[in-house]
Amino acid sequence: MTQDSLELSVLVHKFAIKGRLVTVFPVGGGNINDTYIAIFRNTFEEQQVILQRINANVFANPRKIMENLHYITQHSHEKLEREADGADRVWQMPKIIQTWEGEDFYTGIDGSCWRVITKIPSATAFDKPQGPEHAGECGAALAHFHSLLSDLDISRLHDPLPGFHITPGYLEKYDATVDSEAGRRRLNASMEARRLAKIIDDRRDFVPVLQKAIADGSLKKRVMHGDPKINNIMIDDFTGKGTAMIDLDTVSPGLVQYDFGDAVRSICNPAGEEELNLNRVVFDMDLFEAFARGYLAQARDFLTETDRHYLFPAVRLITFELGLRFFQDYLAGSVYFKTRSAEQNLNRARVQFRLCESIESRERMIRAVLEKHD
Ligand code: GN1
Ligand code: MG
Repeated sequence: MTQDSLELSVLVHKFAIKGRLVTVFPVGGGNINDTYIAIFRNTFEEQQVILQRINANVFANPRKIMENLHYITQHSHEKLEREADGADRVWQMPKIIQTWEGEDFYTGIDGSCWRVITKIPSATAFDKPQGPEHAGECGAALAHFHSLLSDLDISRLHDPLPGFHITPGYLEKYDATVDSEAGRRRLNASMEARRLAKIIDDRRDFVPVLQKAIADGSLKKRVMHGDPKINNIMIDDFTGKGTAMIDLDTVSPGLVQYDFGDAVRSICNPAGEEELNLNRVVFDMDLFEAFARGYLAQARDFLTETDRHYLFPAVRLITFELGLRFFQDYLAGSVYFKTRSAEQNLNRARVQFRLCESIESRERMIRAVLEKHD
């Protein structure tokens, strides 16, 4: 065993899992937390669990994250079991595995926060869309998640990341970065960076669209997932159906429109978030139609007319917002999103902005699909 896996095996043994640890290895391409799978076995069965270190640079208070997770999963497990007989499939939701002392997480000697949750069995989360059927199942899974948590008491949820999808806040942060010496230097160092700055400047008026709708009472806050991108939606390996939403750290009071937008921007871009050739980045209408059909078939019950009106602006805005977040982080020296190269956040921003332009040029078609599946 290497030094790292030795430390991981010591950590995972703090949690109440029976059997012998066979292996523990890193997984997933998450941009925030560190994630590992640990496999335990005994004579006749095996248990696979997810071990994660919560990124304290992003989530200032891991205790609050775990309190939210406790509340969300408990509510969901009870409700899913009550509704299981009438459901068209087995919907799943990860469960917290506590430490031997009965705590929801373990604090390492360096202060880092570790948790273990169950792994959804026989299911896969894809980084790229596999076709319209997959997109449709992602839509169904997100709508089911929204309705599952619709009766959660939002006053009991902590806000894990204040300002998380408040786009005007990201614009202010971007402006401050551009005003800083290092930010200005990175901006002026490349023509491509200056081209992206222009894309942002051309859309400043549009940035507050959803905040305005909240302020004037058109939209109301409900429970949102916060990060329902394609690889947080688990698909059953045997039936091909959506079976679970994972990565629940950003569940908080917000707009379901943010979720719709975030899921759509990641599912309807077959090239994925890391594509280097911008010509391959296009908003795919077939995938969108399938996703929208899957989502709206279930969401019909809880979406008002006004809610539906804001779905298009949300798709455009969340795509723009992620481009802005990647670009601001690039200019700030990549301190938020994990990167493997200095240019990675710049490339990620280019992809989102190109996708945003592609969405804008398809506005009429996108709105027509949304009306069709009303
Ligand atoms: C981050 O860690 P990960 O990959 O699940 C980010 C999301 C972005 C996403 C883009 C807490 O999610 O908001 O949409 O990267 N999560 C946080 O890949 O900032
Ligand atoms: Mg996440």
